[in-house]
Amino acid sequence: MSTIKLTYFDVDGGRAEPTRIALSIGGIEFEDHRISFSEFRQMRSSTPFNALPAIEMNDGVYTQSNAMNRFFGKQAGLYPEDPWQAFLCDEVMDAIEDLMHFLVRTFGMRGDELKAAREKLVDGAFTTYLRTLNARLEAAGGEYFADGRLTVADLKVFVWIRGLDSGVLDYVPTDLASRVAPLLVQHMERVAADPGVVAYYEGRGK
Ligand SMILES: N[C@@H](CCC(=O)N[C@@H](CS)C(=O)NCC(=O)O)C(=O)O
Repeated sequence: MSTIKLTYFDVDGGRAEPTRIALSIGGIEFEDHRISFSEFRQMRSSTPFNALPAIEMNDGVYTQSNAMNRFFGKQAGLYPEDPWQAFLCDEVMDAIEDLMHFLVRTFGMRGDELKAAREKLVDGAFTTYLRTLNARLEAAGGEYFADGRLTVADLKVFVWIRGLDSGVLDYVPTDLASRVAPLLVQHMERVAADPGVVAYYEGRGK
């Protein structure tokens, strides 16, 4: 494979973060190209779908975070071979993708409009999705979402719950996950302690 360049915002979260961690766990060399929001505005129209993450590899530029998670997850031993377990892994990753779309609709809002939109999300979609993901994790044995081991689904949920808990989202209470989906908070701590995840953040100087 040619060299890999993953372009995304300079945040330890969001859509590219699970892929970055999977690449690191798989020992797959890549350029972690981090850009500012103003740099993105300048290069937006040159990306395939006017969005990030974008990845350069195999002589082209490609997109879609979950496609990346599956592709590198398979190479890193983080994606189930069994079709049913793969389905369970995919369902969880796509549910987080739904949540991101709901959240993004509130970006650019300010003041009372933002407050009302975020409170509606917290009481509605966020709670529904968190509860269902909590139930999925419980049904899978309580530790990992698929295959009884760490997969890219775990990385994606880990990044999302860590973001929710961090308080970075105005009007989203930091105790939301612990109130409605306590298993997901334990899960976040489990994934954070995974040696591959620890090594990734140590490599970032975190
Ligand atoms: N389905 C795409 C969604 C990509 C996407 O919406 N990315 C956001 C950032 S996380 C973006 O670039 N938004 C910029 C814009 O819409 O102008 C994926 O999963 O990669």
